Formats: sequence, structure tokens, C-alpha cells
Amino acid sequence: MQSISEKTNKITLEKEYGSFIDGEFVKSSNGFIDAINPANGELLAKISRGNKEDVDLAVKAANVAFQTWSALSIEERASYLHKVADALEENTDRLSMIECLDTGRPVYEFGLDYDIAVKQFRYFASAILLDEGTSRALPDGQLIVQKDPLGVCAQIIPWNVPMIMVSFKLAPALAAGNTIVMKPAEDASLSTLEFAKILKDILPKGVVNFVTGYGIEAGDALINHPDIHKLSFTGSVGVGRLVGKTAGERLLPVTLELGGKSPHIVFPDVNIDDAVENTTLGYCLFNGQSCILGSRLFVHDDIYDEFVAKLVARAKDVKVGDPLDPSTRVSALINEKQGKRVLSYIDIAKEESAKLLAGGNRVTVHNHEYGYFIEPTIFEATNDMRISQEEIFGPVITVMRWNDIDAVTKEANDTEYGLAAGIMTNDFKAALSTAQKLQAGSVWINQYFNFQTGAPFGGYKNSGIGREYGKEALDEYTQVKTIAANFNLPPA
Ligand code: TXE
Repeated sequence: MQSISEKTNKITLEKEYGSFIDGEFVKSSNGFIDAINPANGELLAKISRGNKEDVDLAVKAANVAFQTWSALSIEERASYLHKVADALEENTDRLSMIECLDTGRPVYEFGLDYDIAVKQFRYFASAILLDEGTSRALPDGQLIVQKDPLGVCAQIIPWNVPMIMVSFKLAPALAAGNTIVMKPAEDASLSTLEFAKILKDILPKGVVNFVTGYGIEAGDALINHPDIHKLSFTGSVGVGRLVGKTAGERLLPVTLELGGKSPHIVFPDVNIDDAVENTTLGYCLFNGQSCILGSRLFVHDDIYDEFVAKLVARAKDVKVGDPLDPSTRVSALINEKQGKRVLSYIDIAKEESAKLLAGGNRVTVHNHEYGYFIEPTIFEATNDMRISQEEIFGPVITVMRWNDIDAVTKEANDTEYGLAAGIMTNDFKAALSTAQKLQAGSVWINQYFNFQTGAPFGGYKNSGIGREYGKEALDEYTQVKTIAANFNLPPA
């Protein structure tokens, strides 16, 4: 065990983590990957660079565990999920701090992440009790419609919000009676591995397995393993297509949660100060590294000049700094690749003649050359520019004017994505009629990121297939069996 940096001397981490397979931490024969703090380059730990061999062991363990886990009563599984929720809640401070170090995201955000994660386990512990199936009497028999688990679920998650992702995927799958092999992202596996230590004391061995490693090694081996029964993936559209193709070829059920380029429409009747605050949160939270970011802002002509002036002033006021400082609102992007990607989009926007209104620079924190800290960046742009159409995954927003609701709704929908959308107005009739027309899986009125427990979450169009977070997720992890029984053989 080792203590991590001065400010976090209460946090101890293993020097080396194995994958969590069949209730044990197993080091891979394939070596390790460095887990680096994106804010300062510090080596936090080493995680196993899992390969086919590790995936094989995990899938075997999960298949064995499925026999007993799927045979438990729903009350028993619900009780396990409540224990997981309680333990996660008790360990929130420690796991949040580890996740902050591992992802570089501002420490103040993790209260939200862990609240969502804990509630997911509690929600599905309850939801499964109400997912009873149906039965009806026939004149001389009985019709039964029941939901059966699928088997071993292969789940692949990204690095931006690790524990939210873990909970979104584990909770419904476990509640429905499946067992799991999950591959966390190579850039942010530490909180998941520390969570595994907690699960080790709660769940029967083999029910949940985490194989760490690269996508093209552990991830590829997992989605192509012959003994898995379901694929679930959150990440980029490119890899999502690959996972979808693999599922198609193998006829496996699949859930995909992919990118977004969400519109946020501001009506002229809003309180401008409040709306600016909400919009700023909408593009800066998670350092802008979120598929649900409100990254295309449409502001009504009548308030445009005042609104944008205030938005720009607010952007300059957002504290960019050390993730461990509770007043920091934007900190280090996950890695160099992501940092360069965001900076390259800022260059593309300038080449496309988008007007830079705020930010646009990488800044140095604590005179430290390491880390991609990018200022909140605002461009005045048009919806057809690449900066308005492609997912950037950084604290960057484009603003556009509107004065005709039909035209702006059309523009808002003019994107390959459809994950989320925001509307700000006190006119609820207008808000609801606009919400009906927006092609998005979630529409938030007057509060961006309004995540309510049990509200289904997922995408229209290229943002994905299937739903998580709400009880619809149970359908993603079950198959329906109809049993039609006659009590007697029909007469000849
Ligand atoms: O994602 P990848 P990256 C978007 C965002 C970001 C871009 C790239 O725009 O800038 O994607 O991020 C695993 N077989 N999102 O490169 O590659 C990988 O190991 C199996 C949106 O990090 O999609 C990781 O665990 N698995 C997003 C996971 O897939 C593979 C969140 C995601 O990695 C694999 C993150 C393969 N061939 C990025 N290749 C969202 N929707 O929230 C990679 N992986």
C-alpha cells in the first residue's frame, strides 16, 4: 500500500492492482498499465493490462456464478443490492477522492456522482420486486409471461464518470439475475477496483468481475468471447458501431450509450442571471467531458446581446485549477490525447471563422507544465460548423441566435446525435410543445442535468440503443418467456 501526495495523505492505494476475477485480484501475465493523475502526472498505481486469458477466467467464473445467482429469489438479490448501496454510501468520501485523483475532475462534483450511483443500487433493489411478470387464467389452464435473465453480461465503460457508469450497468443487470464481466476504461479504473474490494465482502464470488486493460486487448477479447450473452457499451460512436456490429454478427442483445451534441434553447422570458448560471454548468460540469453536455446554445434574439455578454463574463469567472481545491470548477482533462483533441477543435473553429468570445487557451496550474487545463471556451458559430456538429468533450460551447421557434427546433435537431436537450423558459406551454418536437432521449426544462432516479436515460439517433437508469433497463437485461399451459390434453 502507498500513501498518495500530501493533500490526500489519508488515501492509500495498492502499488499494483490485479483484475477482480472470481472474488480475487488476479495479476495479468500481460503486465501493467500506469494509472496517472491527469492533473500532475503523478503515478498513482499500476493496473493489470488484462488480455484474452484474463477475460477467459472472468467469463468462466461469471458463468459458474450465474447458476446460483440467477436461482436466488428476487428478495435475496434485492437484499444484496441494498448492502452494496449501503457500503458504497459509507465509502463515498474515500472513493470520490480516488476518482478525483484518477480522472482529474474537480473534487466538488463527486457528491453528485456518488449520490446517483448509490441511488441506482437502491432503485433497482426495489424495481426488481415490482417486475413480476404476468399470469392469467385460461378456460382450462394458465398463461404465464415471465422475465428470465440473459446470463453473463459483458459491459464496457468509459473514463469520464466511472462510478456512475459502474452503477448504471451493474445495478439493473444484477437485479435481473445476470452475472457480469466489466471492463473499466484504462484511464480511470482505480475507484472501480477499490469498489471491487467492497464487493468482495458482499457478493458471492464470480457474480461481478472487473478485467482492466486496453480496449483493443481486454475489450476486444470480451466482446468476442463465445460464452457471453449480452453486450453493453458506453463510449465513442466509433467503438459503439464495432460493438453493435459484433452483437449483430453473434445475435447478442446490445445496449449502446454513445456521444451527444445537445442543444440548449433559451427563450426571451428567462431570468438572465439564473439562465447564464445554468448554461455555464451545462457545458463546464465534468470538465466538459460528458456525452450530455449542453454544448450548442440557442439564445433568443431579444436577449442575445445581454445574455452572451453575461455568459462571457461568467466564463472568465469560472475557476480553472487544481481538482483537489473545492472551489475549482474546471480542471485537468483526462489525458494528453483528449487535451490535444479539444485544442484541435478550438483551432478548427477559428479556421471555420467561428468568433471566439471567451477562453480558447490551455492554462498552467501551479506552474506545473503537466495536464490539459482548458479555459471555458465560447464561440459564436453557426450550426453547420464542425464545432457545432462534432463531439468535442471539453468545456467548449457554441452560441447561436434564434427568433423563430420552428426554425430553432429544426436546427436543434440538425445533428447526428439525440441524447439530451435543454429548454429554459417560464412559458410551460411553449416548453412542452418544443420538448415534444426535440429528437432527444432526455429533455430538461429549466435545469440542465436534471437526473431523477428512475428516469430512463438513453439516446435517439446515433446516441445509442436502449435505455439505462430507469426501470426500462431491466428489459435490457432480461428475455421474456411465455408459458401457455392446458391442464388437460385437448380431446382428440
Ligand atoms: O473512447 P472509447 P475514448 C467520446 C468522446 C471522446 C471520444 C474518445 O467524444 O472524446 O469518445 O474517447 C473501450 N473493443 N466518448 O477514446 O475508445 C475502452 O477501453 C472493445 C463518449 O476514451 O470509445 C474504454 O473502456 N472495447 C463517451 C471504452 O471502450 C474498446 C464517453 C470507451 O473508449 C475498444 C467516453 C474495442 N476495440 C468517450 N476500443 C460517452 N458516450 O459518454 C476501446 N474500447
